[in-house]
Amino acid sequence: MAREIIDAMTMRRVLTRITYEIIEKNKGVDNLVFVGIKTRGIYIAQRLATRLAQLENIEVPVGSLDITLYRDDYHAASVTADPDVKAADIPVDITGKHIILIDDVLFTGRTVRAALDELMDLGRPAKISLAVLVDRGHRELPIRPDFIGKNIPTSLDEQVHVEVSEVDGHDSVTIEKL
Ligand code: 3GP
Ligand code: 5GP
Ligand code: MG
Repeated sequence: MAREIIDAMTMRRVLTRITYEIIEKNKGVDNLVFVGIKTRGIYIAQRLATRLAQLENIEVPVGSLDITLYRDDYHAASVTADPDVKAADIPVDITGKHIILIDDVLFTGRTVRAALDELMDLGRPAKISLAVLVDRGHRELPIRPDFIGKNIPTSLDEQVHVEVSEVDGHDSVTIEKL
């Protein structure tokens, strides 16, 4: 049975707060690039960019990463099996930029580790920060988010479902015991 942790209005407020925190911590927003990790991280990144445009009248470039090729359990043999995997789609040169890496759920940290690797292959950012909608704990690497929507302590047999209107028709975060 799934339990709702974040409803649509709360998600809106949480993303607005994170946007303010980004503005506040960054002392200006000129140098920012938002990069969402597929799939739902991309929609969160776009929403933060929309909010930033509303609040500060600034257009931040939004890009996306697919970390499939950079996973630590990935084996090169499957490259040929899936030639369509596109690693990154970032509309600007990231060298010298402050990247905000964005994902829906942070769990072990392995996805973020892979995303950092991928970003470093693309250029030399001045700084990389991490924003997540949900931090569910259980890190396996020394990775910690700079901006957190909600900390949701979970057990390993629970699953967090993030739904966004762009894909799922509505916004919500629920937690379910498997
Ligand atoms: P997303 O790509 O839209 O973020 O990992 C593939 C999808 O499965 C992800 O969707 C993620 O949200 C969802 N998912 C749900 N629970 C888990 C989990 O425990 N581990 C992983 N890797 N993905 C999960
Ligand atoms: P990692 O374990 O590498 O931190 O997370 C792996 C990927 O799966 C990330 O993109 C993360 O957003 C997603 N993920 C991990 N655990 C969950 C979960 O419980 N729910 C959802 N929705 N996504 C998850
Ligand atoms: Mg995700």
